[in-house]
Amino acid sequence: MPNFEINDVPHTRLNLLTGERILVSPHRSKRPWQGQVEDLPTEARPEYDPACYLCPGNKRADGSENPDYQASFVFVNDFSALLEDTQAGLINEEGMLIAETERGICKVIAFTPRHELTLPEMEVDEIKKVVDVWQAEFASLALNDWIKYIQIFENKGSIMGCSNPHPHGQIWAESKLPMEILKEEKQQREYYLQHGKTLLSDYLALELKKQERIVVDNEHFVALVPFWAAWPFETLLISKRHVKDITEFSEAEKLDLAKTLQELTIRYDNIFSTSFPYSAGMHQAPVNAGDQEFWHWHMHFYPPLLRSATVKKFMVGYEMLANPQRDITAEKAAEIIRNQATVHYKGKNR
Ligand code: H2U
Ligand code: ZN
Repeated sequence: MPNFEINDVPHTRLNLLTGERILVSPHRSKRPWQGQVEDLPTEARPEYDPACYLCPGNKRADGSENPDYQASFVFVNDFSALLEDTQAGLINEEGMLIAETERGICKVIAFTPRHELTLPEMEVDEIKKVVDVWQAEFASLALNDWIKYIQIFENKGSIMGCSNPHPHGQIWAESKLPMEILKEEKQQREYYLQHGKTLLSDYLALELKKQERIVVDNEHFVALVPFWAAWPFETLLISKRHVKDITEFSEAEKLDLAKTLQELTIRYDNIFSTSFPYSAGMHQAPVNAGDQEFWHWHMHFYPPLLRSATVKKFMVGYEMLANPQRDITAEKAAEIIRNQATVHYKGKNR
């Protein structure tokens, strides 16, 4: 039984996936929701931009020419942060200056030839083709036994440092497990050992019972604002079936994932009538790394906006030095996202 009023009292919440805590200050957001909708001039983008390095037929920085692709297009990043031919190497000076080489492959994926679109403006069957490509890329990268982890992600909007509005994402595959994955691996492994079920299966069952933070719920997927969300409109997408990675998804699941992505991103865009920026990515089991039965596929959306299309939440001050903190509760944020229409605010203008 709760022994404090969660909607009134400052409190911390535990992030089950990382083992970290966030601070919630609900008393500061007692004022009514002031979702300012500022009508920003929507920059009309052309269907094809001769200056864009992702549009079909255009030249990229390395001089190569993009094919006249019809759906999506994948290539190795011309400025890859990780390189495939990096040799193993280690530095350890007196146990204090420690460095290790990291080997990897970085790819860019253009979601569509259409320069002016974004994921929420694409049709479900077009998004499904992107899901197919993610699945195929994951499977083929995992064939390299030195690759241990594959990160599929999208950085959307200039506010997130995205360099080009042409809809695209990235895939980084590497020889070690990154920090966020190490945290989630530990939490999920421990839970599975104790309960014999995945952490996210049980968490999802609880959320479906409570119905307080659910945003999208269809046959195969749920999108919800996690109890421990740090970003104002953060969401977590969980597969109802326990799968470790995207290669296990059936055709029906991939179609549902495309529908979920479309619905969630349309709702996001509708909150402030703007193309909603975010960093989003899947967390999946490490590959070529032994038994990962405890790992449950999921996807995080971290959008930076707070009160309007232009008011960004900054993770600074206390948040940099202590814990992430939020005012608007996860429950309120879920209600706001749930109350949005599932038709894009720009209308069906394609
Ligand atoms: P963003 O998703 O952060 O916008 O990054 C796009 C990537 O595209 C970026 O990592 C790469 C950049 O290195 N890129 C190319 O591979 N070729 C180019 O011609 C320009 C940009
Ligand atoms: Zn995760």
